[in-house]
Amino acid sequence: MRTVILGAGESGTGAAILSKRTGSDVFVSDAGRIADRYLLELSEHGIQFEQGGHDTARLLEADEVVKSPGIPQDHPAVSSIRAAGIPILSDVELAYRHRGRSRFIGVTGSNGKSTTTALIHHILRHGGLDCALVGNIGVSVARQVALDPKEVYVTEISSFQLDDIRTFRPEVAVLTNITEDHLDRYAYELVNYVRAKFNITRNQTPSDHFIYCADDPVTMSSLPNFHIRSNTLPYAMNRELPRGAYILNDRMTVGGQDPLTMGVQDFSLRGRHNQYNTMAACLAASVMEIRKERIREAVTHFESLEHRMEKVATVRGVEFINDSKATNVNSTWYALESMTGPVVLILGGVDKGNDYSLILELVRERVKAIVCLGIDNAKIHEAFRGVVSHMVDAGSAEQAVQIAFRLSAKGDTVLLSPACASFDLFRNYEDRGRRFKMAVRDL
Ligand code: UMA
Ligand code: ADP
Repeated sequence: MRTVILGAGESGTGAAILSKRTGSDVFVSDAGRIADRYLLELSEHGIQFEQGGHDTARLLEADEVVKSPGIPQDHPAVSSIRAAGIPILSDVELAYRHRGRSRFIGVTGSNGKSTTTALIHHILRHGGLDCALVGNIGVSVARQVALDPKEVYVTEISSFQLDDIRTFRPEVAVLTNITEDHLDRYAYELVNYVRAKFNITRNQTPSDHFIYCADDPVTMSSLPNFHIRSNTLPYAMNRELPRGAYILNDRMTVGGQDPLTMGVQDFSLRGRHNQYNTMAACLAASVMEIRKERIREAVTHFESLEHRMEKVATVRGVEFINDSKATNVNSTWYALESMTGPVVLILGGVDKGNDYSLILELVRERVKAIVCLGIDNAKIHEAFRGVVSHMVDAGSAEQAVQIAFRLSAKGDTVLLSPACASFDLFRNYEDRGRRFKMAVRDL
């Protein structure tokens, strides 16, 4: 089997190692410069590669191609491969194929994937299962399968990874919600993006489980369009459900007979969005037969992830929160919704087709100033002109923090929740978040 891997980042390198280990003749092709740590891994495993461009003729010698999720479907090399009839798969499909007797839990959605995935992993480990936290959260699932196999892979999966699955069938699938995101990769049609998300259920059978949010309008309106064969487990807020999970009067109930119950004040994660994530994670843990007491303990002691509503510091009465992972308008909505006092909001970056009207009301109510942190801030100025009295542009995280601090008073919160991708000024959202934190510490 000749396997070509397109892209030599985290997912491509992992896929290359797994393909090589499972007997394929592997060739890796990267259009850019391959990072040193991945070059080292490729050479350690004796894997052939090219960088600085794709040699299309060589790609077309493949029996199959594993495409990195960041490479768009309309990339010329991808189009040539498809035109030649060569199958294209994602790293998740490849990892699934070589899973042996291990089990997969797959988590997708527009927002809350990483938090929910990490919480499920935390609960399962606390419950004594041998499991790994992998996928879009930053660790290649294929590398994990190749080098350190586990009984259970708790996998965060992006729509890009779901685009190219064939047989992938998670025993437990979680869909947190669907809101507009990444539409630039889906011909600006929400329906295409929805289809990619629902791919997580495509191969499921009645012995599998599908956990979804019954309060999410797009999920609910799309559900009838898909033939779901697995056991459906909805979760919702402020109403009782006969199955699945719900929160009513600040108390969570999970499961029908002999349910797990717990007060939301005992959740370690704050905010309404995290109550949803916690319900999803508890449902997944309960179908994995983790004991109730273990689930309760784990939910109480979970620590939130870096860059997600992360408290950085309080400087002269001003609290700084790093929510750099909020790369779309919906996640910024939830961040603002959980604010109690006045907010100085740091917003901006690469706009993926944002509709700012969704946060207009919350901004009007809670935001006293906006600091725009992007190269092109015109759309933000247009959306919020007349809504907030102060709008200032910043060219770096340091400048943004200094301006925000100057505009704030004791009791205010400076919130970095940009609603945009970071690639104009930063390497990625982690880089943006870390620079923000460093700048706060330098105040
Ligand atoms: N490249 C090419 N040809 C191209 C374009 C890129 O060869 O035309 C090369 C680049 O030079 C680079 C490599 O491809 O060397 C990068 O591939 P990639 O962009 O797919 O990134 P990876 O490092 O493989 O990371 C990917 C996910 N990235 C994306 O989907 C953009 C990571 O999610 C994921 O953690 C990792 O696989 C392991 O599964 C990151 C992400 O931003 C966190 N995800 C998006 C999100 O969460 O919103 C979807
Ligand atoms: P993802 O991995 O899907 O990007 P994260 O768990 O990293 O999601 O959270 C990203 C941001 O989205 C957080 O900073 C938070 O503001 C927001 N968020 C988290 N969970 C939810 C949810 N269930 N619904 C809406 N927004 C959420």
